[in-house]
Amino acid sequence: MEINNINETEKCFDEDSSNIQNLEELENIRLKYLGKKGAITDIMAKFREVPVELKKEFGIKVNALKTKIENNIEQIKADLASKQIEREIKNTKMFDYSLPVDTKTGSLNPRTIIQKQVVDIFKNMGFVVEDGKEVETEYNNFESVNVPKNHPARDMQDTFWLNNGELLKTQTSAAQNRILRTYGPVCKVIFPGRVFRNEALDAKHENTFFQLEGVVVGKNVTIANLIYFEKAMLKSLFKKDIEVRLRPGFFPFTEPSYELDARCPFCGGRGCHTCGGSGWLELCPCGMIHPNVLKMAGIDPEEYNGFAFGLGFDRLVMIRTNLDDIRYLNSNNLKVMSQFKTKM
Ligand code: FA5
Repeated sequence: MEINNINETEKCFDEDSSNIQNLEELENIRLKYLGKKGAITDIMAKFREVPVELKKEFGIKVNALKTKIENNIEQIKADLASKQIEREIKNTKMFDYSLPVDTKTGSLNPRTIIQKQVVDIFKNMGFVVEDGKEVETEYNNFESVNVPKNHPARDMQDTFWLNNGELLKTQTSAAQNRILRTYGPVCKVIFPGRVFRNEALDAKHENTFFQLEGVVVGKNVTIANLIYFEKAMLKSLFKKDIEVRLRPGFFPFTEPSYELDARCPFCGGRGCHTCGGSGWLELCPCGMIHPNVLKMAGIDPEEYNGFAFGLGFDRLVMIRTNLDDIRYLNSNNLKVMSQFKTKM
């Protein structure tokens, strides 16, 4: 009698589960058979009343039915999910690859635009433009610019090291040695490039940013020459005369070292949002090339000298475009990028 009950329940389940349309219906069926008050629970409760000689057969049959119901419910759930996906795909308006490109959105990254402007300005002042590598040796990035192993100045630039002992260059200065060796003791070279530092990000700090390095080497070069070139670059970029000032700085590869600040071009020095009220913008660390750096590049520091500077390019772009967060520059966010076509 109880065995018949199991067969009956199976038939009912087969019928109930034959045309389920959605997850809600499926859940009702699951509760009807597997729930606390469901058919399988009911049958199991009657196990005590089953005669001893039928208990084994009863047990096997009820467990088999329970497993079948569980499996079928899982299968129906999967089928409903894939039907749902098919429906969504059908209803989705697919991208039409044959449409013409909407050239009105976006623009060149402002960094690219200003880099070209600044590079052209230096080119017009007789500078040669060079390139640097992104993966560098420890020697080029540090030792060749007078930062020996274990020197505390290495902590100024958190470094991404590669497994082979090389690194992602932390500064464009990494190309100084190669460039000085290539061009010799009388040269005027700039070398823009992407640099990498393992830094915590904020509105003014990126881990991937751009610098523009410049070196001038010759006889009797002075820091006044550097000030001349920087002022000429700023005048050309901002279309007006911009006052600059030097503050003492420290870099192992320059002696003496300076920080060059520019009078805020937006408020003329009165103090504004861009300059944080100080009237000055930190623009460019620089200094006279350390004799050790010249020596390591095969140049006699008794005969020749020179200056070097390392413009933080992203910060210059922020100043020039009034951008308040450096992270936009790497975001390629079209909403931001498209605004620069008219701004520059
Ligand atoms: C240097 O990297 C030196 N190599 C520059 C130099 C060259 C000095 C030649 C003297 C002679 P510093 O770590 O200060 O210095 O970085 C130079 C500029 O890069 C900074 O003034 C700043 O504008 C920019 N910079 C530094 N760290 C970041 C950062 N995390 N995100 C964005 N810009 C940065």
